[in-house]
Amino acid sequence: MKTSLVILTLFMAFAGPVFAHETAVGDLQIIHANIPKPGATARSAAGYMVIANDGTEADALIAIETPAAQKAMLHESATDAQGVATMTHIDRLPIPAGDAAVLEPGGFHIMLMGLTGAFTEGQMVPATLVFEKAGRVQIEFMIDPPGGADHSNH
Ligand SMILES: [Cu+2]
Repeated sequence: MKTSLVILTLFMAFAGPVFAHETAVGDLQIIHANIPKPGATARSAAGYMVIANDGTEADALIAIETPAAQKAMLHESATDAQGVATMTHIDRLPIPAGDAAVLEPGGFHIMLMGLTGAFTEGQMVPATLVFEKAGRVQIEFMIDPPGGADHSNH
């Protein structure tokens, strides 16, 4: 067996969607940033992650940049008393000291609008998170299997 094939096989073994990944910077840990694979014709997608803050000072996520979309913004999903789901744009996501901000379906998420290409499961998509204190942090979103909130038509 050629060496390149062995390396490729090892890479495939670790690149599966169940493999969680994380990025640490200072007191912040960004855990398993992921985008559930959107439908083939979707123009937008949602990104999720957990941002843990082990420090004694609060921080906040204020912007996201990625070449995978024309625009990336912070959204908060909510369901009102009538059961109507809404999505609100927020400017700033607080990351409390000694706590974590959770971005998950039905709650906070990163909205990628105007996708610049198709995603494949297991693919890693580069992005930059901008924090008030920690500054710019490079991360990668993993493209997970389809699921979670349906964002295909907004
Ligand atoms: Cu959204």
